[in-house]
Amino acid sequence: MTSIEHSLVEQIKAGSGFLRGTIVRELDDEKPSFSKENVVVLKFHGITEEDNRDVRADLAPGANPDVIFMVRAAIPGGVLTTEQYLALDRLADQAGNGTLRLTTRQAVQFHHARKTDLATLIRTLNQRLVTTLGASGDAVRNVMSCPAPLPDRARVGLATFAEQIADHFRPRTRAYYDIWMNGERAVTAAAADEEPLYGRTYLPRKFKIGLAFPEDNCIDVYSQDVGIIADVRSGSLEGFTLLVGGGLGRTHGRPDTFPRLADPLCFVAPEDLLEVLEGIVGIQKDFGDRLDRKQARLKYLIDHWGVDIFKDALEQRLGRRLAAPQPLSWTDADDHLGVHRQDAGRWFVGVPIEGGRIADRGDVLLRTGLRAVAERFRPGFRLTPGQNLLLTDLTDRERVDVVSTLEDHGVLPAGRIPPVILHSMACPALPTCPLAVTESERVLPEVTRALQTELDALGIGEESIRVRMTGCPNGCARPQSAEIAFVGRRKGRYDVHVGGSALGTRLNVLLAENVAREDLVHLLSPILTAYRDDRFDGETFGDFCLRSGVGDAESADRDERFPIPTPDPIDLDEYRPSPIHGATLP
Ligand code: SRM
Ligand code: SF4
Repeated sequence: MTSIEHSLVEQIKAGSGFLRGTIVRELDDEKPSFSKENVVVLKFHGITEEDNRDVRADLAPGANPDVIFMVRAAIPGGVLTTEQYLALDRLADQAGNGTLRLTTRQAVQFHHARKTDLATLIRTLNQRLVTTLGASGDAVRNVMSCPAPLPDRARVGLATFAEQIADHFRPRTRAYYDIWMNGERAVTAAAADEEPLYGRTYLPRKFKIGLAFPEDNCIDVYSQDVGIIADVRSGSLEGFTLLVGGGLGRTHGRPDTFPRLADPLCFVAPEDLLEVLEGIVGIQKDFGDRLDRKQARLKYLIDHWGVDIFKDALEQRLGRRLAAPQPLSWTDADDHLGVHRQDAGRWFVGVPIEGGRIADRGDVLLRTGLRAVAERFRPGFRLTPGQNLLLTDLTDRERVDVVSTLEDHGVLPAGRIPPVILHSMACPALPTCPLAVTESERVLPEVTRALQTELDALGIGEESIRVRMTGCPNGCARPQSAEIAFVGRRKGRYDVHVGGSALGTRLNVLLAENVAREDLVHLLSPILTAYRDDRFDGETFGDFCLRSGVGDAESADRDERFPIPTPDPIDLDEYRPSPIHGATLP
């Protein structure tokens, strides 16, 4: 196959000289943006070129867009020291928009950076041993791992495995260090002008790996390209069950794209984990689709081949048979919010960060409050898969003081936030995301508050229902596994999905298409009423939807049993929280 047949991105990667491109030259020119070739290469450096979509509509015809950059720092397992957190916090002012965005993969994003900010940002991060290399692009992305330092988990050391996997699969190119740090290396030990693992075209597409503890699916393990579940017996790690082929993105108008949950593949000993992962990544590198990027994720390869053929191919590569996966069971998918005992004498506090946005807004000084906590108590920081934050290593006294310091800054503790709001997730969407068709992070607080009001009116306000929203079907807040999902369809309108499991083990199904934002809660109202009246003891909303047939799009009488009401738009302004976090509920 010639490179002409490959997608344009493949050609750019091949010609980039291991991610060097002509970035240095363009950094020094007068333009606010980069060439399209360098935009592709910069992704691997953790940089996404965007434009401020809030001002796009006001621009005169032919005027240049207001170019801004998103910079993503990969934080394996979401683990940060106090010093690292404080450095990120300072950078939010120096080279961002005064906010930090915690991502759904336990990473951190800076938004609204300018081209002239990039070098400072990346150099300062690396000085603090935080890298942006491989945080985006066609490589192994930030490696996720359950962040909770619970007493029974510390010994297993999943976060250490996350770090080892991240080190192993981080691109080796020297270009990153030459461009941003004048050749000095910070995070990785070795840098070279070659890529022993990836080769010059890297992977066909992004590749995601996450580690989970048994029974607790807080990382959404089935949504990963490779999900890794620890097998822990009597407190010691026996090995890992590996899942392959998860991925949630879908493209409107491309029926050959779909979300898919990962399938069990094999069981490996801890010492074999890296070798087996390298085999899986290698197969995707060699056989993943490099012609059509919409078909290039591992999930499509697994879907075409089937797991058995994939396993045979992997065994051939490794030269040995692989053990069968262990049976899995899940009892929780907890984001570890609130106060928990860490080990003898120490505690951690899970702080809810609505929409993952650490900002000072109105009376809620979340960013200032967290800075005050960092400076005064010097806790460990752990970012969670639900866009929240754990403050760790606190003494008995400190855990109380941390909570009250945050409250002094207007930040409510987890226990005082209704569950629907507490567990909700939203992707950034407008104004930064180039792919957004509508709002997400900025409007979800209104929708969840309206939903909470409806649940309160029905007398089931204490129910925990997992709600997620995205500004397009790419699935960045993992809506496809939520119990209720609002997926952007076009401006102000969403497809509504229901029936995912609270444990992240089942995809939801489409309930209604193209629903106006003001109608979302009305649409759900009859189903919520039926849930109140007809659910079994302890039955979750997602499971109820499945059992009752709401989640059965094929069912002939579904619309009769759960009539979709004529829209009677509600005034969402009524539910608009003045500050984004911890607002008083109506
Ligand atoms: Fe994502 C693209 C934000 C997690 C599926 N995602 C994007 C971009 C970079 C837009 C772009 O390509 O130009 C968004 C940046 C907007 C901005 O201004 O910040 C973006 N994705 C995010 C984050 C920040 C959402 C969040 O609320 O935190 C998450 C960053 C994760 C990280 O730290 O690495 C994020 N994205 C996800 C997830 C969830 C996950 O990984 O657990 C998914 C679904 C899982 C999956 O990959 O299948 C996801 N993002 C996508 C896709 C669809 C990929 C696909 O193959 O189907 C795109 C579009 C693409 O790659 O072409 C995308
Ligand atoms: Fe952008 Fe769509 Fe991802 Fe939201 S889901 S951040 S709109 S790509």
